[in-house]
Amino acid sequence: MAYASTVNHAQLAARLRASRRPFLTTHFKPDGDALGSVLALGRALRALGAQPDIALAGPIDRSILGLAQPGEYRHVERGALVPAEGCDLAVVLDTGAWSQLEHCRDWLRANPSMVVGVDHHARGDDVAPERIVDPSCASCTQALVPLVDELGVPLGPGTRRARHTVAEAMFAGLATDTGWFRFSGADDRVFSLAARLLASGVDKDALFRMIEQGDAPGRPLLTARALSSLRYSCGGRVAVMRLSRADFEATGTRVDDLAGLVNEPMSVAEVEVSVLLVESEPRLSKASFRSKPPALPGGAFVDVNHLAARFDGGGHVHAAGARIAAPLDEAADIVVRACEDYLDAGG
Ligand SMILES: [Mn+2]
Repeated sequence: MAYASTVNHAQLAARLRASRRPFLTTHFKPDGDALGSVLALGRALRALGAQPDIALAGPIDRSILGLAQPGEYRHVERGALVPAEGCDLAVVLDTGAWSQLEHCRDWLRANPSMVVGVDHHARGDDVAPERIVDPSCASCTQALVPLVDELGVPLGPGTRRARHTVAEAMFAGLATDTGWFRFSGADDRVFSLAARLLASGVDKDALFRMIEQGDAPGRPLLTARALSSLRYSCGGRVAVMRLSRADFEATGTRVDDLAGLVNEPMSVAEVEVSVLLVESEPRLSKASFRSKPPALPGGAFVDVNHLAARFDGGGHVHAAGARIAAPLDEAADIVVRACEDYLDAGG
């Protein structure tokens, strides 16, 4: 079956309204939109008198932990999570891919009639037979708005600023999935929704501080080391940075502290591709690839999913990753050669 909506908002709202003990989950390693989605819908259903059971699996970045209140969700780092006793509906948000739902895959497969979903990705599997899929939405929380409106739950208290509301969780998903309204997906509808959420009492300044200004003290020191390792190649179009285990030790940082660091060289006009290599074992380097969208509509860009595939990695067109079985400096040479090949081939 094609990955598209199979029900309308009124039909899905009726399923949700009838549930007393809904199980809410999302993809492994939830990001701001995934967490925002389960919290937003969980809060809306709680307002209707239900007892939502929110279950999350995999590491969660500490920058978004404060979106939830203590005890608002259950969490396992790895392993299975089955719905709590009395579960009468399972809601899968921000994904429709079996590969991202290992933590509850067996249960979902065994109970398809109880599974519904809301997603904004273009591709997915038949995880939720009854689902709303809207790839025109920049975040899954945006796709939830018409559903929560259908349920008749207010998004927030109004102009009084309040934390831990439906609106705040929605705003967090919208802001993080659009790079705080900078990415191409941030269109007129996104800005209209942002305005509505702010008018519902979202404290965007508190959220920005919590999500984007929560670095560890060692992070700028690690950034300095990465930048001092920066080498340009391919006429300045490719930037490659390296971080060794010694760099992490000297700055008191961990891999968790890397978020977004690969993007630093993107501020340079000529740079099309940025690669960050991190030594994970003496002979194993982890590569993160990023590329810029085209400078003009329909213009050329580098498909880093394609580049990462050369090393059995993958991801998205503008963000991908791979593991390279070589020491850091050798891995840097290998990556530069792959970029040269790609760009010579007319990319
Ligand atoms: Mn998302």
